[in-house]
Amino acid sequence: MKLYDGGRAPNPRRVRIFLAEKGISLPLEPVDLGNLQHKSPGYAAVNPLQRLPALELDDGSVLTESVAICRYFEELQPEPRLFGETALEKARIEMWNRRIELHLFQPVSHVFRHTHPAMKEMEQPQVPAWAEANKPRVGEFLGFLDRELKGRRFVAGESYSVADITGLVAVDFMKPAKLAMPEGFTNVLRWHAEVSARPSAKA
Ligand SMILES: N[C@@H](CCC(=O)N[C@@H](CS)C(=O)NCC(=O)O)C(=O)O
Repeated sequence: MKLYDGGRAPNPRRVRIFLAEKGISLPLEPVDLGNLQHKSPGYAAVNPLQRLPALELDDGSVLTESVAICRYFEELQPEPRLFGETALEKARIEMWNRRIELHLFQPVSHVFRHTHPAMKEMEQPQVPAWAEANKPRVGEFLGFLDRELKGRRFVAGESYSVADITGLVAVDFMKPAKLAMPEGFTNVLRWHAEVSARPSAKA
C-alpha cells in the first residue's frame, strides 16, 4: 500500500493528519503539484482525475477522495475513533465534516485558486470575481462556528474527530489564500490553538 502525497496542499494533509492520529505509517510517494507532476501520464494512470491524494492498495486498486481514504483506515483500524462510535455521533461528525467542507474549505479554496499566481496553470480560467464572491462566506461560516464552539470543545462534540481535521486544514489554508481571521472569534481561536498543538498537526 502507498499514499500518493501532495506535500503542503490541504487535501493530502488531511489524510496525513488522520493517519498520524491513528498512529499508522505507510510509504508516501511524493507528487510535485508545483511542477504539475499530477498531470503526467504516469500519475494520470493512477488517478485519471489528476488530483491528490490517492491511495494505492497492494492489489493495485486505487482509492481517491480524502474522506474515502480516511474511512478506509477507520475500518481497518477503528481506534481511536475519528468518525464516531454511536449512530448519533457518526451522523453528527458526518454533518460537521460536510458543513466545513462546503462552507469553509471550499470558499477558502476558491479564494486561493482564483487569486494565487501559483494556481494559474491549475485553475483555468482564474476568475478573481469568484474569489471576491467567496471571501465573505468564509467570515460568515467562521462566525457560525464560533457560536457553536462556545459550548463545546471540538467541532462535532467533546471528542476530536475527522471534522476537526477538516476544520484545522481549512483554517490553515486561509493563510496562503491571504484571508485574515476576523476579530473576536475567541472560540474558534481557542479550538484552533488546541487542535494545532496536537502532534498530528505537524503531519
Ligand atoms: N475532493 C478531493 C480533492 C482533491 C484535490 O483537489 N486535491 C488538490 C490538492 S489539495 C489537487 O490535487 N489539485 C490539483 C489540481 O487542481 O490540478 C479530495 O477530497 O481529496
